[in-house]
Amino acid sequence: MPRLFVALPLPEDVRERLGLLAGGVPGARWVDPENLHLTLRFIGEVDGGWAEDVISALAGVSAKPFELSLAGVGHWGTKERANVIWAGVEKNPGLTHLQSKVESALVRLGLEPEGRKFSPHVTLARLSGSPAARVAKFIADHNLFRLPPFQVTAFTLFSSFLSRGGAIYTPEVEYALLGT
Ligand code: 3AM
Repeated sequence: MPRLFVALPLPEDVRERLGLLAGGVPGARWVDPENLHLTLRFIGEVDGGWAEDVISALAGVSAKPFELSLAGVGHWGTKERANVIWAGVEKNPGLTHLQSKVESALVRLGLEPEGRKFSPHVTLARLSGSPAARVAKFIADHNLFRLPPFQVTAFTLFSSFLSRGGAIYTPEVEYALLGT
C-alpha cells in the first residue's frame, strides 16, 4: 500500500541553500537536500484503487502559479523539547489557496479533513534529545535567514517509503498550475 502525501517540490538551488543550514545541533537528523519539500497534505497509506482516485481528484485542482519566499527558521515541540526544526514561508495567499483546493478535493473524495491549521514550513531536521540551548542558538543564529523568491508552477503527489536509513520520497505525479 503506498503511503502518499502532496507537496511542493523545491528548486535545486533552494534545496542546496537550505542544506547549508544543516549543522550545529546535537541530536538532529538533517533531511537530505534532495528530500526537502513543503508538505501541503499528508494522505497516509491508501490501497491501489484509492491511489487512482487520489490521482484523478488532484488532477481537478486548478490554481494559478505563484511566487514563494522561504524566510525564518523555527521549531515544533516545546522550548525544552523541540522535535523538528523548520524553515518558514512568508505569508502567501497563492499557497493558502492551493492548499485549500488540495484539501477540499481530498475531502470530497472521502478522506478525513485535516484537523490542524495549515502551517506552511519546510522540515529541515528531526530532533531527539537535542539540548534546548543549542536549538535556541540555531534559531537565533538564523534569525535573518531568507532566500530569494521562486516561482511555483506545479505541485506533486509523492510516495513515501520508510526504510531504516530514513524515508525515501518518490515523486509519483506532477500537476502543473495553469491558472483558473
Ligand atoms: O513536511 P513535513 O516534514 O512537515 O512529517 C511528515 C512530513 O511532513 C508528515 O508528512 C510529510 C511527508 O512525510 N507526516 C508523516 N506521517 C504523518 C501523519 N501520520 C504526517 N503528517 C500527519 N500525520
